[in-house]
Amino acid sequence: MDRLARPYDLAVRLRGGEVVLTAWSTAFTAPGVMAELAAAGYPAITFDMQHGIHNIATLADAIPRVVAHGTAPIVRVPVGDFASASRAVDYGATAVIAPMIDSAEDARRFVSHVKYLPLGQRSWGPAASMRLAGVSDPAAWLAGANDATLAFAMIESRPALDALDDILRVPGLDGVFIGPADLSIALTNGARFAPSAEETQETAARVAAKAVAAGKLAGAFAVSTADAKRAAAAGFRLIALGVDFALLHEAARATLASFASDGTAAKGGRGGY
Ligand code: 3PY
Ligand code: MG
Repeated sequence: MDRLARPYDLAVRLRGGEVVLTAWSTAFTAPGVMAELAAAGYPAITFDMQHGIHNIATLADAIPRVVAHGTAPIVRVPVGDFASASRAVDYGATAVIAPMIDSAEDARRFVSHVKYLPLGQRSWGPAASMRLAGVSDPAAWLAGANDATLAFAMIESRPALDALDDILRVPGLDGVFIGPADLSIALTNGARFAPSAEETQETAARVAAKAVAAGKLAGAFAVSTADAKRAAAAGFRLIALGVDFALLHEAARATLASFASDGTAAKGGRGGY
């Protein structure tokens, strides 16, 4: 398969060292909401099926809308739901993030649903993704899909940290992805939610260093711009920054505050409302 056009070149860009920010879509199913995030310039949007509202039908509606803006669709599946990982890539996800991967065996099972033989046992059914990626030759798709479709295992528990070296050796696993909230809860044995705490961030940076040394990609969720910048400096390349409902909430508050403070509504629309 020739190099795929944006946004299906996400794997090439990340492997080339580019930092790619992804918005996190969790509270809204309306494809127009995702299209707005894409139009605002997010290079990727992650649809959350673990804690968010998404299901396969909402993905199938929204993914073409964001792809039309050149934005890469990524899906986080529910815990242990690797069948949804297969369906997500069939509907056009460029990458899948699997939460709570605690062992090499978990990682192998996850990979087996995202990659075709010989790396996995993904079953054939990519009509929607081929259409979105602009590939019409099934042979070309089969030859290139394993490289172009990324599998990220979330590292966010004690067992995952203990098994990290083994997880990083799993063939076909493209990268690891830090969940700093769960990681902080794990590191404090349930005592604290502290995604930005020094211990959490340092542990995350050590995971990134190991991933990079093993030739894998590192990704992370960031709860602030400061954490996102720190992640980029630590070698993370796929960085989640900005959750849909929070982006809307913060823009609404800023707009109201701007009117209250100086009489100027900063975000009254783009002139085309
Ligand atoms: C975490 O921080 O635990 C996550 O899973 C981010 O969504
Ligand atoms: Mg988590």
